[in-house]
Amino acid sequence: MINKDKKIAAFNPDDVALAGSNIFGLPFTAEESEIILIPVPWEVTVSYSVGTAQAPEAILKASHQVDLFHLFHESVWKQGIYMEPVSEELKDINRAMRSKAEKYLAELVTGKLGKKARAWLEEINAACHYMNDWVRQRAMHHLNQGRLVGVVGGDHSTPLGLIQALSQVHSAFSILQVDAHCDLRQAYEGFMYSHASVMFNAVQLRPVTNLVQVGVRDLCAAEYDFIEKSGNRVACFHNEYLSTEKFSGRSWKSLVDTIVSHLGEAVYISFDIDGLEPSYCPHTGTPVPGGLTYNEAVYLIRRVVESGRKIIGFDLNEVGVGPTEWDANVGARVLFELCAWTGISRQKNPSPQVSKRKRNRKTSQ
Ligand SMILES: [Mn+2]
Repeated sequence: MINKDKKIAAFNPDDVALAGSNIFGLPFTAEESEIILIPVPWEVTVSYSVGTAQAPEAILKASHQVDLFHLFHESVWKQGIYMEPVSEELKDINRAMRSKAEKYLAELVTGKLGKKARAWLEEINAACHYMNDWVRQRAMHHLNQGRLVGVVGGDHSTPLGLIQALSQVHSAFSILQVDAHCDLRQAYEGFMYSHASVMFNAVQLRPVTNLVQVGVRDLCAAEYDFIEKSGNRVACFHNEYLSTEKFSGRSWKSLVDTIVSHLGEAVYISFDIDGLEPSYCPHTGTPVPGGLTYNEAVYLIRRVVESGRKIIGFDLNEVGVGPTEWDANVGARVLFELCAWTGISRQKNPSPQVSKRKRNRKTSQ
């Protein structure tokens, strides 16, 4: 890794990011990076607004505005973060299947499904299966080389392949899901791999010991029953519960520590941007009022790591693309925190401290 050391020496993290550079303006190749991001430009099964298939490119662009200095680990960028090029093949399949899904959904709401529509559904399910397997294989390739992998969606169906790959290399892990929705529907609208079914599909995997959901505020009766009957396998911290506790004077720290206590030693984070308040993600596919603030969400990720748990992988999904870059800006910052805390959790000392330099600066003010 002589080349990497040279790049680190030559790279000034305070400089402006060069046009055409990789995620966060970093100069590293995949081989020089500990964290690999797999972009998945996919929104075949979205139910409301489209746009999230363009999120990986929008986030990449917005990521160049993110300062690389991290208060808790100032040189976290040195671990190397690399985002793979967006697959043109997946983009093409997404486009073709999305138009079929729209025609299929238009028929579905009439209550009568013709033969043609049923054939479209079969084709869409096969394409979604292909996408999952594509992601699983890309993820396995990097996991086999000891790298950490994150998925950048696309809709929430995109990370299933990564979760499947992690199930092949880890014997047990928990999933922490930040989301306005449970995503526990079985084959929503006929789609086997719907964004609304991703956690239903994930909890079928044996190494997934349990699922902890935070910020949920839009669910159906079947999902509620699924959680009730799951025993301890699914713990849902509803938005309603979290806000009631806060209104009663309970601190977010206390709530977060309760949430984190449900997680095992190895944690996968699935971050649906619509778990945040819609003001942070106005163009997400299925926005719902309420939700976490940005600070609350980042603090949740931080406490996972400060508790000594390891982040083994993550995804960021459902970031919308609107007339301004705001959605992508927030997405890029959430992505940076996910990469940073994943890197920090990998270090030997699991309790990060505010960097000394920053601490001194603080006390001198
Ligand atoms: Mn979701």
